[in-house]
Amino acid sequence: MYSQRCQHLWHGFHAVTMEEGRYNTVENAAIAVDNGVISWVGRYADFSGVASEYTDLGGGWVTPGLIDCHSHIVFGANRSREFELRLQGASYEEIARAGGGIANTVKATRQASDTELLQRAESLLLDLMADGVTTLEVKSGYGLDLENETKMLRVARELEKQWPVDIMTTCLAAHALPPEFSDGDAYIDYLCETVLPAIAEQQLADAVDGFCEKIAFSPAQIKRYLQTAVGLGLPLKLHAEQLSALGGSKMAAELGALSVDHLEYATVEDVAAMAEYGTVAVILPGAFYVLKETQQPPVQLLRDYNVPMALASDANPGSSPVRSLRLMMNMACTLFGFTPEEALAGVTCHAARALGLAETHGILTAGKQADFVCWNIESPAELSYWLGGRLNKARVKRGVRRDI
Ligand code: DI6
Ligand code: FE
Repeated sequence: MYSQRCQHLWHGFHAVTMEEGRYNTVENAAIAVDNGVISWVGRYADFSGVASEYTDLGGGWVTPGLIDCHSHIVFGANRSREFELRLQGASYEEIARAGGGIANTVKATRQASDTELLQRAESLLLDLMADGVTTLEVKSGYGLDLENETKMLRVARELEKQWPVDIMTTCLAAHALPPEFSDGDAYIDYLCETVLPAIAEQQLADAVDGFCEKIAFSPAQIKRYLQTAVGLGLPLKLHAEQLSALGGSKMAAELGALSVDHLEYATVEDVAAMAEYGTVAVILPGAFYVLKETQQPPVQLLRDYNVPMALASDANPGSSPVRSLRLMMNMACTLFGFTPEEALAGVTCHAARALGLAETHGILTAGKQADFVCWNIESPAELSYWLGGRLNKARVKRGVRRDI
């Protein structure tokens, strides 16, 4: 029973609160909101207070606003030409070795102005938001020098000023070796001595990420880079075990990383370390699908060790040109055996934790930010079941209805 006064009472729907990663269904629910924060969630019949404003959403299901905890939506040009080449038989790695791939995007991103990058990013952002995203992580990583990494992070921050979305920025300067360097160690030196300190000083990044892979940086190189980030007070994330097992995820977990991402080749040692240090596993079905990978992430092992599994778009112009987070929910179920409940937890409460936002985001309960979406569906499993389409009918950000 809730008998207090509140600013705004939302009702006319069933809700899943997603506390502790479970649906926690509330039928015929209501959500009381004050100053953009949830003050109560319960059955409408149990509300005996008074609200200054009432909104009846007219049916459907409410979930926490979706959180996309891994994206690269700021980039200079798309790579649809490489898609065509891959369809003709070229591999992702062959294209990269021939000067395409990430290097291609780095070239275009360095040439692009802030305005051009912003416009391109907005195109993806608006599609992700239209499909229910209310919080998005955005990585740099296509600048690969101080000027261009800061440009990307500035653009990412600008998105938050322009649109009703929370943006978390991540510095991914250790993504690839830029053309002006021939030695990975020397580039890591430059990142540790120049780029990371400047980005920390300018407070442009909420976290630091790297690409630990045979085609990118070794665990030893990444460790040095991540330790520098820790010294600067920045939280860690890591792309690890995507294409081979190098133990990057164990190393990052031991350094206290918020999340390790991809994980197709993660071993039991990696997973045990993630469990021990409370690191979230971020699963990225888009890249797995686009690159036609066959090695599946160790989903059952992650369950056995109680490692929270988040799901994200990995939206990027090369390996994951994804514009819908719900599509990732479907792919996680179809390709990796997630349950629809796990998929929804992956884009709400576990994604919040992967961003260090568990205190404020990802579940519907008193004290959390009032970010929620009302979907035109008859059961929550439909969010994973339908491929594409426009299912959401109302989107509330910080307590204000902001349908786009
Ligand atoms: N893993 C990925 O899937 C992306 N980056 C990374 O480290 C790929 C980025 C690209 O191909 O542009
Ligand atoms: Fe990525």
